[in-house]
Amino acid sequence: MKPVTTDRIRNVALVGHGGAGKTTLAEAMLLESGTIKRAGSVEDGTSVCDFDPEEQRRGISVSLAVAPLAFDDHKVNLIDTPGYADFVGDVAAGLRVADLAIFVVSAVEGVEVGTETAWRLAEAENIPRAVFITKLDRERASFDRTLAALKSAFGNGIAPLELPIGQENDFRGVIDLLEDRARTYSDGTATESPIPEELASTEHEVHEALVEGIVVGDDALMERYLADEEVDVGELAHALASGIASADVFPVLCGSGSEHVGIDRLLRFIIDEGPAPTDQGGPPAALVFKTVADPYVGRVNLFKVLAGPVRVDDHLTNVRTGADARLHQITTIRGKEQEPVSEVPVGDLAAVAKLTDTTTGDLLTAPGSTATAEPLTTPVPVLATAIRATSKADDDKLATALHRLDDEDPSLQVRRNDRTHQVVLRGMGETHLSLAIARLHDKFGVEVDEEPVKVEYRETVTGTAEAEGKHKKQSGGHGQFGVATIRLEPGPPGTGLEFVDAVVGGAIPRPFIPAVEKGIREAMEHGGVRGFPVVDVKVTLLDGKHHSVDSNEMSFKMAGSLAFRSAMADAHPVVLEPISELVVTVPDEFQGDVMGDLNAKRGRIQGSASLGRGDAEIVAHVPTSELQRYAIDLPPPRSMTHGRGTFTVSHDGYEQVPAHLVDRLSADD
Ligand SMILES: Nc1nc2c(ncn2[C@@H]2O[C@H](COP(=O)(O)OP(=O)(O)OP(=O)(O)O)[C@@H](O)[C@H]2O)c(=O)[nH]1
Ligand SMILES: [Mg+2]
Repeated sequence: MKPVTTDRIRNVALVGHGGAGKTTLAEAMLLESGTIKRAGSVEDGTSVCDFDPEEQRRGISVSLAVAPLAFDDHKVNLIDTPGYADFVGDVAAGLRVADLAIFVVSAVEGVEVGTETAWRLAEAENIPRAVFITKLDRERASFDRTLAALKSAFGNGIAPLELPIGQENDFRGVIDLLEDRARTYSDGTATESPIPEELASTEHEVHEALVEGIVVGDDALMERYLADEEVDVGELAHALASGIASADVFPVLCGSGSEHVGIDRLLRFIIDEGPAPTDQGGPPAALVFKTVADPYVGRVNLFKVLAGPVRVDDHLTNVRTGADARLHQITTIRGKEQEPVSEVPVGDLAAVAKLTDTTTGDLLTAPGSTATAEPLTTPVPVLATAIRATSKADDDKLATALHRLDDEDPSLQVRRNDRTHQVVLRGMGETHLSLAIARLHDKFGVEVDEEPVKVEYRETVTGTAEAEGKHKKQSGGHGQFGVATIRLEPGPPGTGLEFVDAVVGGAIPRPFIPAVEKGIREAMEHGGVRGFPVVDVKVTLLDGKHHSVDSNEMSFKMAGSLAFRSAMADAHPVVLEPISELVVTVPDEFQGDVMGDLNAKRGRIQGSASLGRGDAEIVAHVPTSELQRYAIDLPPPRSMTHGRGTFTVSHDGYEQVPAHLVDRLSADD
């Protein structure tokens, strides 16, 4: 592809609900620009952007893909993002480097949860936005219904720039409201045609509304418009472009990705009205927005040039690690294809391989650079699962594979819990976690089994008990002997062990007292009557016995541990469970269901408040064990809130497990 200047680059993220038609639209634009000769399809796994075997198997995009095309001496970098809620991390990353977000909305389903989620992300970063209503060829498609839904969801900035000609299987073209011209398509080929009679008055009406919407943002134009002076299309297009760039006007275009209608107009719009990237100026700088663990070349970082250009063999510095990042090999990426390039202009997207410790969100700069970049927003994981390697061979490979998996997916958290001896994966949902496990197998050759994440119960006591621990081994030769008498009682919440030495008269020689404490601590870690670690207790070492020859540290460690175990059994032991503070955000109409469900989960509602925009926030304290599947119960489309609920969870201390629930608990489970 011919190198272009920054003003001729367009970085366009395709965002929207799962299945709306983003990947198909990308394919249609690649075909329209002549970048590909034949359109592939999502169904048979031949699309450019859904190249990952998991995407082809599931028929959905699971990570962002970049696909550049050339059109009218411009370079358009399409960033096809996944619509499925679990992969929102890649939507945020795609939006971070886009200069324009195109919301792909199905004319059948209209505005959906994924559309709203992506809109909130783009709004938070004030990214210029436009909408493409697709699938107008489908049965039950409706442009008017979808447009109304867009206006009610996203406000008056929504401005139709086109109208469809025909609908459902009669859908055959679009009317350009700015130029007052119509185009009809057959087999993807466009023909200029007069505006159909039956649409002329609507067209005129909507054209007027569009012009008004545009001139409102430009005082000089407004004055002339009110004075009935002629405002030509070029001036309107210019004012429109600045309304888009300032994220005040959100034009709506329409068509069909699979029927290839309106695609040429969409590309024209991106070139003529879409904003170009900005140049931060100064020495070379680049932001990494995606990392891929490529089976052949290893780690590949996708980056956007913020200042530059950047060239092969440039020595940049990773601002996070301070490490040298020499750009050995730079490539442009289209789907899974890579093509080496020697230079990347400012604003463009490219990839670099083999940078040792560079990952998503890292900024790479040349000495003296003042370039800055906000950290990428990574969504907080909401669902966890534990994995165990199925064999020793798999276990040997697991750590490296997890490291590579973690590297390419910032919204996946991998943790080894040394207390429960589990490797825990935390992600955005069931699909996200099952994909991670599939990748461990398919991409990194590691087989694992899944198991429930163990809840970290604790034990403590509610009563006081005294007990003696006697460790005696005297069968000839150097024996072992130690006796410790302790009092065990409850300690303040949130503490571990308060150990009090009340031994008098040298009943236990000074040097051996720490050994008693050590034995008690180990017994606490090892677990109480139900095998869970013991916390919040006070132990007073009251008395003991020793033997001048046979007593040693080991003897008194054992004596401490024995005394603790027998006192624990008599001190009314109870099990403590972790409690989470849950903050749920839901549309008002779901409040009742959510609160009812939380009550059934032994939750205590702390409060609820309206957030405005029809949303409410509910705060509750809920046993963590009851929330293991909350990411499945609350947000997904089929759940209580039909995909519109979000939540955050944080640890909020421990509470006693109700007696009727204790019997089913055991650390061995
Ligand atoms: N009739 C019709 N079907 C379409 C059109 N665009 C996409 N589809 C179909 O809609 C389904 C989803 O299309 P995709 O392009 O995968 O949608 P997506 O938005 O990329 O979905 P995710 O990657 O899961 O977010 C596929 O079966 C497409 O063939 C269209 O314009 N008309
Ligand atoms: Mg897709």
